[in-house]
Amino acid sequence: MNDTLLACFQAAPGEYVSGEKLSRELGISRTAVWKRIRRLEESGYRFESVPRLGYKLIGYPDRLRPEELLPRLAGTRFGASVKLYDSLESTQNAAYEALVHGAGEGALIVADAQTSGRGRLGRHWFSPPGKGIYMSFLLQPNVPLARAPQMTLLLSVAMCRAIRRSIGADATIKWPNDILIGGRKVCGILVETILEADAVKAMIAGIGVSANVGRDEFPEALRPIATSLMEAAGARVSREAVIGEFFEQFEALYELYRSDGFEPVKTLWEALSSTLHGRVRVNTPQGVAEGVAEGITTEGALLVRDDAGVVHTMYSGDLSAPAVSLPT
Ligand code: BTX
Repeated sequence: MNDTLLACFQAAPGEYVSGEKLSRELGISRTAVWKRIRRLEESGYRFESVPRLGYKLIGYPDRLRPEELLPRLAGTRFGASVKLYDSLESTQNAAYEALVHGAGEGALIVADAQTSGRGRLGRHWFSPPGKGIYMSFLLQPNVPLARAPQMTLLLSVAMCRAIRRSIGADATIKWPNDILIGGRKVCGILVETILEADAVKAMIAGIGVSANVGRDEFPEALRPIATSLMEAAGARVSREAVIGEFFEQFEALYELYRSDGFEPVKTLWEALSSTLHGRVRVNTPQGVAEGVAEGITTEGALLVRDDAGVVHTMYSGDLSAPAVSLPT
């Protein structure tokens, strides 16, 4: 529907299109037209509206600029095969397609918007056009499946450091896959492991960052729990610069991981974690457990000692401070 609305404006560039005409062409009421215009504005389009003349489209959502991005990836393994899209269902799916068609480590997919961005367990990732970082890339670290959780931690350290360096915010990591600023989620990380004959063929690393999303632009349900780099920095941020900083950090850490193993990454993760030593509640397949996060194992799993003294080894699952209700 919004595509039809946009087409009306694109057919008359720089001109006002009356509410009446839009309502006729779309077959909806003028109030419904106004609501759709508002929704487009929330997605980064800008309109001028003048009584009796109607609406004029005066601005499009921000676009990632390849000329800004590509030089920042040079010198990393992620500069050689980059694909930039205006919009995708999910960059994870596109990266999987690339893998199936023979792409290997370093292949990177970036989109300006996602229509079905996803988190873990089929959750939705809010991905408005031009306002976030939505990217997936292929990794082939040649590790056994048991070590797959380490990659989420490695990616979290790289992104946490990148955010700290880019905007100076006190970003922390919440196990296993969130980066928080001021207790609110600014970035989520999703690692999907592709197996072939029981061995890890590849990992698809997906990263979503709310970069220039204004507080009011988040859906209501996310407002209490989400934030953006812009909100933390008090100014718009360059998404290209943040992506560049991330890959610089990641490249160095990934090299370290391949040469020296997980131990140095674990030390860095512990220093940035807001989870360790705090009280947490974990959702396990067996039910909810509450206790203290005591540490992480050499495989990247979290150790939680519950109030009865039993230690749980968590490979995934949700964490929350006991007083906070769990996200749905
Ligand atoms: P997760 O399951 O840990 O987190 C999902 C939860 O995060 C949602 O239920 C919601 O509470 C919250 N959330 C949703 N959208 C946002 C947002 N924009 N900012 C802050 N909080 C939000 C985390 O999963 C992993 C997300 C990975 C997203 C990337 S984007 C590129 C790639 N493609 C794709 O489809 N997914 C990944």
